[in-house]
Amino acid sequence: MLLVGKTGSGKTSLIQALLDQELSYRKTQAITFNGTFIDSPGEFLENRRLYSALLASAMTCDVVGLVQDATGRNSHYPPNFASMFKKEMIGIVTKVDKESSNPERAEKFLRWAGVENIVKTSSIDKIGLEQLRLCLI
Ligand SMILES: Nc1nc2c(ncn2[C@@H]2O[C@H](COP(=O)(O)OP(=O)(O)OP(=O)(O)O)[C@@H](O)[C@H]2O)c(=O)[nH]1
Ligand SMILES: [Mg+2]
Repeated sequence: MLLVGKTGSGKTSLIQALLDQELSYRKTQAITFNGTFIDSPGEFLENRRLYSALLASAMTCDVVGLVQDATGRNSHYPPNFASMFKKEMIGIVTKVDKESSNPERAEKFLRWAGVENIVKTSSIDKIGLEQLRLCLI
């Protein structure tokens, strides 16, 4: 699965949680392959000129996860962004453990981006990880 999402949205933490690793923060500086997951730096979504790199990375994967931070008040996804990929898409809401989170708003952003299958997660409280793993089988 390739993970796409804005800087700090929780992509790397989610991969660590799915792999049962301890969460340790480190800014992702480049597209990173680790066997099951392809992690991307948030800048690749935030800078439209870098979309082509996301599309190239998606070629080698089965599923693309669009990550939306549940505390985010806005979306970086243009309408129907998901249709660019021609892949199975999963919308992943992150940080639902946070008091300031609004998972319904995040879900709406992901639907505008063109994703139908949406999973709500917390890498800290280990919410939604099993559901996400099932989507990857
Ligand atoms: N409360 C809470 N914080 C989280 C969660 N997931 C990630 N964070 C925090 O959010 C911050 C950014 O997380 P990362 O996983 O590095 O975000 P990223 O999407 O990989 O960011 P880039 O590599 O910059 O694109 C870190 O301080 C994490 O601890 C979560 O589920 N709940
Ligand atoms: Mg990262």
